[in-house]
Amino acid sequence: MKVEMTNSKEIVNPKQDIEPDLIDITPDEFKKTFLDEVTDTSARLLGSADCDEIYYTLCRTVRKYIAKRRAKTVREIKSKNSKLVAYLSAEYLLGPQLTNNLLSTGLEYIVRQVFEDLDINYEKIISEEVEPGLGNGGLGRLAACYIDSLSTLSIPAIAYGIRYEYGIFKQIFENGYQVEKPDTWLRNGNVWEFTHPQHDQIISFGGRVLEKKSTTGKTYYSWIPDYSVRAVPTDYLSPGYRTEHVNIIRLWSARSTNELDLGSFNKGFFHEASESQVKAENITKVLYPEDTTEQGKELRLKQQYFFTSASLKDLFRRLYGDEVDPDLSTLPEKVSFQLNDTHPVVAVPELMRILIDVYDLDFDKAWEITSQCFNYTCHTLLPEALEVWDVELFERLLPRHMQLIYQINKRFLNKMSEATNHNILLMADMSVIQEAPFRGVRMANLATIASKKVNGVAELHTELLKSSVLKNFADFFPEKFVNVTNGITPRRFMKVANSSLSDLITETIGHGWVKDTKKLTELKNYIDDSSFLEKLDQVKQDNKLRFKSFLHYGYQMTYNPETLTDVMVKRLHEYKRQTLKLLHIVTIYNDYITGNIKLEDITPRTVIFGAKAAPGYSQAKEIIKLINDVAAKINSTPGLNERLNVLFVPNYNVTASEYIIPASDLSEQISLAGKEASGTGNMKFALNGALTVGTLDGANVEIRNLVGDDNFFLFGMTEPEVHKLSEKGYKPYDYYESNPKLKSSLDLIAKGEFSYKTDTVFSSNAVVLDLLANDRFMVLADYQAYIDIQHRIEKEYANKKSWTKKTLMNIASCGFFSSDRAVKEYIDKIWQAAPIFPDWDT
Ligand code: 26V
Repeated sequence: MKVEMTNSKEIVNPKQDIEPDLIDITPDEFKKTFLDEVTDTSARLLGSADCDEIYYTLCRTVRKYIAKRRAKTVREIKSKNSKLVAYLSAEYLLGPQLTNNLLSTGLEYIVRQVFEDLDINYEKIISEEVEPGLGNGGLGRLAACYIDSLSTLSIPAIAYGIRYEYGIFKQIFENGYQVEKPDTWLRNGNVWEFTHPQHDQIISFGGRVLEKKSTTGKTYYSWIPDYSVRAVPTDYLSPGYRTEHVNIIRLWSARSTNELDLGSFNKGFFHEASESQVKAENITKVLYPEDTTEQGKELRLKQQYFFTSASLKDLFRRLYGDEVDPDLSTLPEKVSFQLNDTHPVVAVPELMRILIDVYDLDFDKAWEITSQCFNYTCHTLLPEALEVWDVELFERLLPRHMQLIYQINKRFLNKMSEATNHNILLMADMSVIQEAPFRGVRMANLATIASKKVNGVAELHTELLKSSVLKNFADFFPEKFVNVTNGITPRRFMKVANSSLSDLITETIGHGWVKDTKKLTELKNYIDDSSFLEKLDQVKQDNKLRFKSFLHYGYQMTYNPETLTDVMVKRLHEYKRQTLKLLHIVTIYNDYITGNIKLEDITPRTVIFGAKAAPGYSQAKEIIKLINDVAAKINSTPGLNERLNVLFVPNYNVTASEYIIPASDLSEQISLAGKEASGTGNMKFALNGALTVGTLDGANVEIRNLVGDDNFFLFGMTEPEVHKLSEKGYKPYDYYESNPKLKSSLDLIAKGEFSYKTDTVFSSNAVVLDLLANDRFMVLADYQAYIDIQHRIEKEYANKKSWTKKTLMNIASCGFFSSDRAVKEYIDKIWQAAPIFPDWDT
């Protein structure tokens, strides 16, 4: 691919005067470094370099500046002996690195200028990047936002995780069905990586435990593992925004401890010769989809132990080096481990094992230290999402850890027995070990028992955790439970994704808001300023045009930017209720074909879907097929298709979100109340000026409180109402019978109206049948309220000026949802860490 040349025009840097860059470099200096790098890395001159070579070279050049800052940060951390936050997460959805790094370093405008000068198309080079998709959804993206904030706030932190060779699958549609293609993000290498083979760790599995007695009569245990693998770390640098501080995301890859078996190879046994390499490397081969219940269980537990053990050992290396007899009682002052959901919880028995078996501490002392170091974030309320490992599997893979878990549990239950006057039911509920339906290790219970603090991710979520999932723990240990409402980084989701809006905000209230989003409230002063409101409209229109060309060039999809852009992008889960949105669309279609509504009375609207379904989640895949079928029918219905379009954007990921969110008018957050722990998409939309239509679920509750009732479209049952209805016995069929519009919409689907082109009546039925027979997430009960609120939305959208004011109120009121605020809460309530560059607050 050759670089497209742009017309040379004069460079204007609108931000130069208003937003001081930290970087101390002139465009000419940067240009020289860049041109040298072109030749260094590709042995070519610029004129004959391809787009991907230019992309690569630009990244190499930018990397240099970040690497320098990292070196400085390391020196600072060492000299100050600062407390470290170790974030343990099996998932990170980092998104494209180049744009974010250009922003953080302040190099963006210099690069734009240099590229203009060299006739290189900046946008085209930027779009070369393949994002590392090392996560499923919200949980992984949250981890990435928190690292950005930790760096921006100059808090020493390491984010530990897994360098999956294949990240989240690439989604394509064939005949409307989701087809998963491997994500080959590493095919051309990755220019942002720093691999440190010298810091490898050996991780063991299997085997047995020997009980021994020392000469003093003390019993100790010795784990004789079956086999070991090598964990090799690769670092990604996370530069803070306009600060010298750079943290790392350290991702582990599995390698064999054995070299190639040359003997077998020479005999022609090529497969056998590399067997141990293949076996080891399988551990970090793929990211598991979040709903995997059966397949790959063993490998998944291996992944969890592999990365947490490597991370703990890495920390001991950093903190104690070769010290023979370090004072481990100060460990909780040196590090706080944050467990991102239950995936890294096996770190708890691993730390116990290290303290007891390696450093010879007694159990009580080891527990005292361990239980001061860990904190646990719970990200769900769905019981089926809480991890429980088969005892037999655990024992086989990690026999010493299983022993330690029994011991931890026994001491805990002894205490509880005393405290509850031997209340068996209560103890059975709180035990780490479940007996039925199979003997299992409940990771959430282990995490809760071991952690100093346990947090939910939105106010409602924390309250529900305390009153349901972890009720007994909360009753006995109320001081353990805290809430930290999620947040998102304004750097990626405003500055990078929505530069037009960011420029307008900076022009209006100065640049301070990027690090202090409370300042966004100053925008409320412009609520009656027509010229500002017009500019805000123009920003939305510009973003819609940008989205239009993203859809056109990326997917050959046609989008009319003059329409109400109604967006539902998130993982496909029944509890999120994509089917409710679908029923709304089918209702409009039905009204149109039956003549119930005239074409001119339909508000021009484009509904955008984006959603991946876990490969093993068949019901979710049926819903995807149905969305695609409905979209095909609507988009090809003459007349209607001038007013209503449905676009299902394949492969929704961070890259796509940066185009979709800024172009949206309406943000769909319509989960059944009490099921969505928080949501973070909801915050991204509101901060980019979309209005929310939502239930009182997760962080929607807090968004509504902040933006005000008038600026939020609330509908549906509350959590207590949902609770009451299920106690009473929910009968979806009654809603179908008693609501003619709902009935005819469901009937239309069931009779195959949308089985466009292909014979997919069965798919349509599968969705309808489930709604009529089960409807676990009460779609039918909330249907009428949803249709009603959509009518109100259409009325409100017709009043352009008032809609723009609501947009402004959303942007101005949602500064609270910056991940900087969330991270500061973690610091105050949980980690007690301190910044190392004291200028962090300015
Ligand atoms: C896992 C599973 C596995 C079994 C089948 C059902 C199911 C449903 C959901 C999950 C994911 C649980 C963890 C998770 O990703 N939680 C998300 O975390 C976000 C960040 O805190 C939060 O905004 C989302 O509301 C929450 O769903």
